Amino acid sequence: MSQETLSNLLQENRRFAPPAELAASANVTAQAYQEAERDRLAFWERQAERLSWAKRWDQVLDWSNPPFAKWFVGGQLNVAYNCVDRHVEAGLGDRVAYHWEGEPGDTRTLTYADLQREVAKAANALLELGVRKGDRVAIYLPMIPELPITMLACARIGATHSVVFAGFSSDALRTRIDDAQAKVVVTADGQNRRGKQSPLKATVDEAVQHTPSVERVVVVRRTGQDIAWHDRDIWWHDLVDRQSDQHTAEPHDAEHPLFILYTSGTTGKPKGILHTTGGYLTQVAYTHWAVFDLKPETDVYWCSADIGWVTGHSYIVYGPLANAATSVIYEGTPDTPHRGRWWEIIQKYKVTIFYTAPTAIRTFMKWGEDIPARFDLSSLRVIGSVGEPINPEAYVWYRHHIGADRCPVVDTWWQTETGAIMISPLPGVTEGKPGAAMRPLPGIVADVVDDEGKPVPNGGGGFLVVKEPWPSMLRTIWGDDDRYVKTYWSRFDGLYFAGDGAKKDDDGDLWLLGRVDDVMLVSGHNISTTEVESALVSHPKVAEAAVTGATDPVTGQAIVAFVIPRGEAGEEVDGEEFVAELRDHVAKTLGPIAKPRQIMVVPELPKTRSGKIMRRLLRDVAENRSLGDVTTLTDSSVMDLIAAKLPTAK
Ligand code: 6R9
Repeated sequence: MSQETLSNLLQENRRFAPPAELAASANVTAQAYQEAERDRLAFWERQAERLSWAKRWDQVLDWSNPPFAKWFVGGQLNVAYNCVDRHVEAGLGDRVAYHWEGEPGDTRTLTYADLQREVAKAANALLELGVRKGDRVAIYLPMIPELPITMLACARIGATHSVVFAGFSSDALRTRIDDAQAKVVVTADGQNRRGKQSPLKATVDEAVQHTPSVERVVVVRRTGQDIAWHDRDIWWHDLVDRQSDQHTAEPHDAEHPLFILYTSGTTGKPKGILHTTGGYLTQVAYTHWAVFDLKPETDVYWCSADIGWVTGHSYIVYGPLANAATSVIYEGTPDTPHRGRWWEIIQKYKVTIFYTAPTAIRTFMKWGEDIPARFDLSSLRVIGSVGEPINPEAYVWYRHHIGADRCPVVDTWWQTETGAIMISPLPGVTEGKPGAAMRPLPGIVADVVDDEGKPVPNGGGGFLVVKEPWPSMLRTIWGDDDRYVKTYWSRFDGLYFAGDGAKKDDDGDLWLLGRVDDVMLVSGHNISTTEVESALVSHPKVAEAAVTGATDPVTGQAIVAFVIPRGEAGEEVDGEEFVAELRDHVAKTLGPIAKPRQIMVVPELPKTRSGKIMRRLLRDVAENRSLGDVTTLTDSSVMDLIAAKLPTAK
């Protein structure tokens, strides 16, 4: 990417200092950066001491065979013991681990003592089914307590779990079960989505017809809907309820495989990202405590992600539980039964720390700020964002309408592959800049480099890389070491290539610019989709925008934008005048080079099931091609809605 272009784009000058009170009692101060810089491995060693180890490590990091890392070599611990039992032993058995809220309004409260009993029972149940240390268990469950319970039960006995998001098709499930050679699948009869019940067991039935590795299917009764029954099936309540609630956790090696989580990537078969035990738990525990300034005695923490994604693994299950936090889990969608459901949950449980995604924030902007305004959100003190670059306007909206201009916003950059947060402000230390993820956390060494892998100066742009191994890094791609090396470690010698574009501003702070594949080349200038989208979203009538590059005879690529209008603005704005206004607005904000050739006003945008915009499909539309693979879309009818809009394109 050419540096001068990037540094010229999007001038964002708003700044938000950490609240004095929060800063005064923050878990982490600026000193942490210095400590970690002085001795990175000693820093991580101290963080590992947050955990309870059955055997201490002999070596912090073994990097003798890069890029294959081993952290806390020789150490032994049990993840479930660390997330549950040790808190009960420390007298915290009565503390709530999870306030669970079902979509239909049913609730369940699990204290750490409850969780200990449930996890022990589930561990004994898996053992009865013949699951042993090292075996793989596929989990295809909705957001119900049995999901974290099963994950912890696996961790406890040393079985490696592979959670598959419960919105994926039977095909996607089948390939994931097959790749991991899972022995058992844990699922439910169905799930609640938008007030309706959708089947899960039927999807599993279809998938396991072609997966000989699967011996048993365990079924949680959630909806009570009719399901087909086979010899291999067993009800969760028949199996688990009769188990002993005592189980002694054996320690596992620090490098024992904890879980596989598949990321789809843009091409080829999904990659089974492998995470292991000691380093992973160390970094999720540290980052959850540091980035959210967690005070486990008083905070109520809620991450709205699905546990089927890495955000849910690290920041609903392992991080919060390792820290003995009290969390909320919500089963359903934000608009069921009404569009204020999330704010109602924050009000009800007096949530103090809230972690969500830009896609959700932009949806709430579209629905209008009067909705959150009806609820008492005064309990909040830190709010976070993850999953995509947060547009400055969405950041400011979030800070103002949800955070009451009082709560710091932590924009956290990381990936399934990194396992835990890597780049983020610290709420008591870092001045917030709307749209910037700011700095690598203490103990993380990341930078922005040019084509040749050389660091760019402040003001420059290029590729985000991680320069030193980190504890929660992926260890490989399951069953495919070569692909691991090729995908992440071959672009630049000795550097981890994240696949994201980024820039360093004049202060050296980092701004993430989206996937490198999405960068557009217009008349010889590299322009990031993120910056054009942010410019569009900064227009008061735009809630959401997606931008892609389409082949153009004159400019090489031309910018094509798709926008969703904000709130009530919807009906009034669908005209030539509006489109002209937006093109001018982009030209004014970013410069004439970034002016979109076409802007289409659309009702929805194509998103992956984890809420990321699928620009690849929009490029197909913009270039009049038939659509590529749409299987990871949340709702494929969205593309029909967009296609129907095409004649009005400007
Ligand atoms: C945690 C998660 C990873 C990709 C990543 C990047 C994008 C995530 C971001 C962000 C800008 C942030 N991403 N957080 N981009 N700012 N704060 O989302 O993992 O599903 O593997 O996606 O998401 O492009 O490379 P995963």
